[in-house]
Amino acid sequence: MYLSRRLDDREIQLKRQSKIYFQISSAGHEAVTAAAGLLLRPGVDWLYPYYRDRALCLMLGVTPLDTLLQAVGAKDDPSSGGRQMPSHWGHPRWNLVSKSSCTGTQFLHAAGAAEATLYYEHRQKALAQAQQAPLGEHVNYQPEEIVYVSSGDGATSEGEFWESLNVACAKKLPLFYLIEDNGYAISVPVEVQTAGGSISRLVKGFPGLHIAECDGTDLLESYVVCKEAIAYARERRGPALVHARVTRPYSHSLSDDEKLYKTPEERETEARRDPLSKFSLFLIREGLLDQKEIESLEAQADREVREAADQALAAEHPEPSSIPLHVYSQDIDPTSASFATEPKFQAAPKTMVEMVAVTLQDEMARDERIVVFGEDVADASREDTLREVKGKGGVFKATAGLQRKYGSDRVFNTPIAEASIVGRAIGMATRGLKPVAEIQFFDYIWPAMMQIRDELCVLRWRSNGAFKCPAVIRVAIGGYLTGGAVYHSQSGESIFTHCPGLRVVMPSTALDVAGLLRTAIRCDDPVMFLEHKHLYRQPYNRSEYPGPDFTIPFGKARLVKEGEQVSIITYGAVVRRAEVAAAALQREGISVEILDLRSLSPFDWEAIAATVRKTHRVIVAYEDMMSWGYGAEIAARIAEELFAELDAPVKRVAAMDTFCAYHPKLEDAILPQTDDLTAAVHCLLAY
Ligand SMILES: Cc1ncc(C[n+]2csc(CCOP(=O)(O)OP(=O)(O)O)c2C)c(N)n1
Ligand SMILES: [Mg+2]
Repeated sequence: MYLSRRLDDREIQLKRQSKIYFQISSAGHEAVTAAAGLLLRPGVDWLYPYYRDRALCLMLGVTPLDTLLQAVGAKDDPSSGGRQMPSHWGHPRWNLVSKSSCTGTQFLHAAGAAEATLYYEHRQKALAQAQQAPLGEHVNYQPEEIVYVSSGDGATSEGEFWESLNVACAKKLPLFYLIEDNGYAISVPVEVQTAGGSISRLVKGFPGLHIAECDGTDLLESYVVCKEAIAYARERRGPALVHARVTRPYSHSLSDDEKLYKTPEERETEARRDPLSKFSLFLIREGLLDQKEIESLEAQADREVREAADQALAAEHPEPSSIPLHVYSQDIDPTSASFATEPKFQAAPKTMVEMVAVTLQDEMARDERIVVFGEDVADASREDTLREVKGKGGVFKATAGLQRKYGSDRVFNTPIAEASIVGRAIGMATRGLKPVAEIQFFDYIWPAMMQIRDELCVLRWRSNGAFKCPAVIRVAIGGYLTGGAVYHSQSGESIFTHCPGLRVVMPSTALDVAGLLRTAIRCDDPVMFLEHKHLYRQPYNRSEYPGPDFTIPFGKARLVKEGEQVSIITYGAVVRRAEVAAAALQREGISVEILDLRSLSPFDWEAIAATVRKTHRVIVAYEDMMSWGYGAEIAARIAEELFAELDAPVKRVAAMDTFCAYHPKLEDAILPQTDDLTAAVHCLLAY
């Protein structure tokens, strides 16, 4: 406790001297986090601690030097190598999973990690496969392990807290929540965050949740209360939540001054509850230590802090040349030639959606790490009914039969909570599983946006390669549905290609579904796999099954049709429209080349450059809205690097900058059509 406080004090001093760049303290939170640290098992339990858990981390094995290396942003900072702010804990040796700055996202990762605990309990093969995969040395499982997650009072207002409690109670997860309530979220008092002012009171209706309160500034009381809660989770009786009331004497962070919103009386009352002075008094009162002995212990800690600070200040800085490292996996390159395989066709032609199911079926047989979940993806959650009914298997049937074949622990329905689907996938993938989660409609992906943009694609980079979460997120996307309207027709892929660390692919044929989905599963990066709903059951893009080992590398376009005069660079449902346009233009004697990118990030620049050099006239066509869309990047890059090759400006064909309407006449006008492509070709040729 004392060491933790002194490290905060030293950091504050260093910040004032501009030797570090940020500080956030654990002051006031030391007693309950130290108690939790005494009870949790280093290297056995899995931890998702938040920024005020310095004492806990020190108890578990993080050293004062480790924490100060974070503060100075050193190359050898074990949490992030100088990429994250201090007190954003992470250390693979202690199963301390790298934490972002987002309040609340960790609850869902912890839930996913606890689901992995239950999965590994009876899936030894999955564990062995996870240990053989890249970073497998950090995959571990112990029968008695639990998962710890903490946050402040304010972060419990995030939906992710409630979503995680819902799943933790429904699945009786071995999850220990520690809510460190210091009465404020920056300047906002707890009664504004939490109806009634008490989170432990508010969660009382959750079935099977062990709930306890304690004075988190009292080490002994905290120890007793946390011990019981941790035992409850360890004995697999379900999740447990401890609501600890603590103090926050050093304001929110060094950028905040609590005198602006707390009265002097309030601060005085808080000061009297300081865990450090309370514990010293207790030790003396009980005759366990005298003043001298305490001072000697403190001097020892002071020395440790001094030495660690000297070492940290002399530590090597990270090199700018290291910046691109760990955006993506260095172990598996999904663009490499090893993913270029020949199909071994078998059986009758399949539609795109049938191909999703059969590919998943084969991959699941090969790899027990794969779990499939989402809204309606199971055949039937109530297993008994499966004797009498056929089963659902997805609103589009993309996962039909998988639960029946592989069991309800591998294929299951989730609550309608998209952040939860992605957040849980992140937690599972961090622990070595291979989640293939489904977002039912792209239009409803937005609750998961923070999980995708701030967590899924960032974990590997922010932890400097120590952690990863290579989940596959399958998403049904797109319009041309005749009646899909505003909320079942959206595109928006460029929002996700704008996320470093995430691979984005969008096949337009059944064969490409088989090859690219398998690559998505076998690669080591998170992948957003976009399945166009309009293409799911078309006769024109069907294919025979190309065999259980057929893969297609990411970043390789498909040359759909060779041509001489104009190039159409496209993907998704527009590919077919381009083909129809090209056939009509052929009858006029105009020769069009078509490139289906199929992999949007990374994309095949070589193929684009080749077609531009060949025809010198180019259209980038995409279903999404014209402005700020995917084509903007392609057009800009062509203009920048191939300007001299162009005989006409780069043209975009895309949707109107509106929403997609219900009436077919409106939908037709809004989305790009064959005629729009034909007109654009004429326009370029007339330039
Ligand atoms: C999603 C998100 N929203 C807002 C913030 C800015 N922010 C950082 S900490 C914080 C307050 C958190 O309060 P609480 O959970 O009570 O934790 P405490 O700092 O009091 O320990 C806020 C609003 C953030 N980091 N993440
Ligand atoms: Mg708080």
